[in-house]
Parts: sequence; structure tokens; C-alpha cells
Amino acid sequence: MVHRKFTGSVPSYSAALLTLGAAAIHFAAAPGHFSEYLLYGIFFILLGAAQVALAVGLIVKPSRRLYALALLGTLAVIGLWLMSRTTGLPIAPRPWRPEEIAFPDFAATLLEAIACVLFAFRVRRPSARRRGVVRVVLRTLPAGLFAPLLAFGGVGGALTPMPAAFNAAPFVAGQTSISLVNLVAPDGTQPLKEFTLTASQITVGGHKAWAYNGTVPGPELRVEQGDRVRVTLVNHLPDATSIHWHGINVPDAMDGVAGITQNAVPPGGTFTYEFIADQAGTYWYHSHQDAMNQIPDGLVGSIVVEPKDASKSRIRDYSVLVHAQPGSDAIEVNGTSSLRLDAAPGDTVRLRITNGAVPGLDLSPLTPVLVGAPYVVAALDGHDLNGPQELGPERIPLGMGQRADLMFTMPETGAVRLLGLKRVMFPWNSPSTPVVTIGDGPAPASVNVASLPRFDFTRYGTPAPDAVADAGQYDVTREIILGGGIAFRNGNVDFTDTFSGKTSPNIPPIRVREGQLVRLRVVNPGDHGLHPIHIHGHVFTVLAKNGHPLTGSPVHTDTVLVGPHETWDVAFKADNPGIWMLHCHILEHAAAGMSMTINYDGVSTPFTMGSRSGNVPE
Ligand SMILES: [Cu+2]
Repeated sequence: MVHRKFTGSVPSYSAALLTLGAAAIHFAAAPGHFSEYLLYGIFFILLGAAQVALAVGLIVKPSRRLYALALLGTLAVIGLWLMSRTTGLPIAPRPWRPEEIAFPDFAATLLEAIACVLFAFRVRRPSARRRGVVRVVLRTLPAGLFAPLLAFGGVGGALTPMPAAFNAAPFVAGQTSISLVNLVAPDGTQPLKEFTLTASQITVGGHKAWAYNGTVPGPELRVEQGDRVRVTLVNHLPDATSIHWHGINVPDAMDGVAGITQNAVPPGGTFTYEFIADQAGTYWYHSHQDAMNQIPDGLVGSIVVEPKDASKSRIRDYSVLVHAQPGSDAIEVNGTSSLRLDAAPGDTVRLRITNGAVPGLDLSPLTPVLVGAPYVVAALDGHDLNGPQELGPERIPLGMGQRADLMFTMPETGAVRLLGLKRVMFPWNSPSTPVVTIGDGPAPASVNVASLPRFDFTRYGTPAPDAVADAGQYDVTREIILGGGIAFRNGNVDFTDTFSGKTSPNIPPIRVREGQLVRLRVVNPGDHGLHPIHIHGHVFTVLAKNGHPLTGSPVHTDTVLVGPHETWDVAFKADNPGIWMLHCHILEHAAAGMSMTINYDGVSTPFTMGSRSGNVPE
């Protein structure tokens, strides 16, 4: 074989392709960077242009010097990128603040890193042999497949960034509207109950936790129906936060949704929430800024509104909040894995159970079971049921965010227990299951929880007239089909969860006027996925499951759990003007797109969600 030496170097088509792929991603990312920070935008255009010029040079006039230059330049770009993702850059909209890594970063950097290996190779061996066309094509094939694929992902991600500042209900010039910040509790002489909740970072069991007043969960807030409740949130966390009053139909400005009803409260800031607690029941409060992380980190607590006419004698009334143990797969009840509650024989006990725990990977609801005494399900989501019948042990499905009040009489001897609080993370990892024991004495005989029947509220209790269910006609109807799939969203290739094929913020809002009756049909055509769909500021009247109307008590909830192949019809009266969220209460699903708003005509919001506003409700 004849070796033909030549002075230059041979082109590396692979290195050129990889460099072009990175350039494409940088061009696609430039518009987003322009809107974020002018210098970044210019930098990305120049970088992309330099990479195109380099790729052309590598093919047209390859030389050892060019390969060396390419290696140093690309290494410098990778170094800058690493710095921006770890320590942050000195010249930036927020100097020395590291940025998050999205798919386009990963794709561009990987292409550049592989190109660097090829550059280095050519610098070490400048006088390679020229090869036949077939061999060149075969050697270029891996990069020829890999570079376009990664560039496609990177460009797609870069062209669909998280919105910088999305307004769910902008003020429109020429239209009469009021800003929701004016939608507050009217003045009055109600008895005032004041609380301060200071959010701060603590350590529980060696794990970092975010806590209200130094405990996970936060303190139980107990008020009486008709009280004026005033809660001051003080933020001592390193990040912004907010508080949402889950299930309580507060005035819109007090709903605590960052980016819709307020700006997230910055570190060092405060916000005072005020509302009149006119609905008795079991509710909970939690962060609605970055809720996907802040709720499991510990920012949760119970709030109980006792009925005004409560005869408190001989009633033992307990809130039982099931929540994630921060930094662990385990769940706890009121901050412990073994909760003991006092009760004497003959006492009437009301257990207010709230599921504040993110479900395990199978997404199944919690199914608490009370053993040791017959009981009634007195209320769901804080709303009393009519004529509830006594039950033996049954599993009560509670999706995340849902509540059930169980009432029973303590037996003459022995304790009563709440079991079945099991969350399956992985089939091979079943974390410990918390137990609640009520009263003293021997524990009740053990039961096989998995074999017990499931409570079905669609045929429980006694029928009664119901204004919304009996209306039969609705002014506004909307079908919401639950789904999902892989798509480009928020700068990444990601799993998305969708309402009727769309993700937030691109789901058209439900537009209503005050006084209208609204019916929603929520359809889950999938084989898996249980979605607790939660409404803010209103209460659902459950109309039908799979087309079958309820046969027992009217049921009023703020969350409807929609299982595989289920269709639920719910309705509500539009009686609380504002801009309100409707979202899946599995916060990962909400963050992946299952979130929309109910917009009242004539109401606008000054707040925005997105990367620039810093408001990320989920
Ligand atoms: Cu969901």
C-alpha cells in the first residue's frame, strides 16, 4: 500500500458535525437568552457563528493549528458552562448564582465534549492517511446519526423554554376589570384569631426539612366557624414561599398561589393572610410556591374550623395529618410514626384524617382503615355527609389533598387503631407504615388490611335535596380528558401530564360569570394514573361516577380522585370571583402540565408565573 504524506491534516467530518449540532442548539437558545439578558443573547449568537465557521474550516482547510484552536476554544466554552452551572458567572442577570441544567445544555455540552476528543486526536496525529470514500462515510456514520439526534432534542428544548412571565388573566386596556388584589375579606366585627407561621429550614432526624414554626407538620390551627382568621407568614427560608388554604373558600387575594394571586414571599419577607372561616370542617394549609418540593420538604399543617354550635363535651376531636417524612420515603402522622391519642371508654371521637403525602410510584391513594370500633364517615373534604351509616372496617381511599372525618364511640375496653397508611415507593422498598392508636388497653385483633372492602361514597348515607346537583342544567360545561406523553416543555424533553392534550400554561381557562353553574366532566381514559383533581375557591358537588348518579348522601369535595377508565361529573356554583387554579394534586403532575385556571369575567391579575417572575406555583 502506498503511503502518501501530505502537509496539512485530513478533515474530521465527525468533529464538524458535532460542532454544527452544538451551534444549532446555541442559535435556538439565543432568543430566550436575549429576553433574559442581552449579553447572553449576543454571546450565544457569536458562539453559534464561531462554531459554524469552525465546522466549515475543519472541512475546507483542516490543519493542526485549527484543530488546536478548536480544542482550546471548545474547552473554554465547556469550562464557562461548567462555571455557570456550579459557582455562577460574574457577568449575569444574577451574578454568582448557578443556573439549572436543562436538556439543551446537556446536549450541546456532550456534543462539544466528544468533538474535543476528536480535536485532541487530530492535534496529536496531524498527518493521518487519506482514506477511501467508503471508509470515511463509515467512520462518520456514528457522528452523522448522533449529532442530528442530540441537536434535534437540544433545539426542541431550547425553542420551548419555560415561559418567562405568563399572566393567567391579564388586564386588557379598554375592558373594565378589577385586579384580584382587591378581592379581600370585607371588614367586620368577627372574633379575631391571629397566628404567625414562620417558615425556616430545620433538621429532623438528620435530614434537611422546611418547617412552619420549627415543626413538621406545622402547628394545628384551630378556629371556630365565623372567626376572622389572620395568619402572618414570615419567610426565613433561603427561597420564596407562600401559603394556600386548601379547601377553604377564601377571597381570591388570600389564596396563596404564587404567580396568580400573589408574588411568592421572598426570603426575609412577610405576607398576611386574612379570611372569614365560615365553613366548618377539616382543611390543611401548604406552600403553593414550588409546591412539588416544598410540600414534601415539610411545609404543611392542619387547619380545623369547628362548628359554631359544637357541643364539645365528651367529644375528642383530633386532626391527623399524614405527610412525607422530609428526606425519606417514609410517611408519618403528625410528625411521628406511632401516634397515641387520648380517649376514655364511651368517649365520642372525631378523627380528621388529611392525606398530605405525595403518593408512591404506583400513584395509589392512601387507604386508611379504622379497626376496634364501628364508625361513620362523617365528612369528606370537610363537608358533612347526610345520614352516614355505621361501617365495619373498610379501606377509605384518600388521594393527595383529600380528607375524611371518621366518628366513633370508644369501646368499653381496649384501644382503637388507624392502620393501612401504606405508601409503596418501589416494589422492593416498602417504608415503615405509621400507626395511630386511640385510647389505652389491648390493641384490637389484627386484620388483613389488603382484603378489606373499599369505601364507596357514591352510595353511602341518605339522599337529601342539593341545589347544585338538583339543578340539572348548567351554564358552562367543560370536558377535561386526562392524558400525557413525552414532549418538549420548559426547555426539556420530558414526561408531560395533560388536560385534553394540552399542558399549562397553554390550557384555555374555564371562563365564568358570577352566579353561573358550571359542570365539569373529568375523563381518565388511561390504564393507569390516579389523578386527584383539586379546585381552588369553590366546592364540587359530585354528580356521577361513570354516568351513574350518586344514590346516597350529597357529596361536596374540593378534590375528586379520578382513577383509570373512570369518568366523574362534578359541578360548582361560581360564587367566589377571582382567578382560581384547577389542578392535579399530585404536584409532579401539576408541574408537568396538569394545571389550569377558572377565570371570572372582569377580574385580572397583576402577577405572572415563570422563570423571570420567580413564581412557580407547583
Ligand atoms: Cu395527576
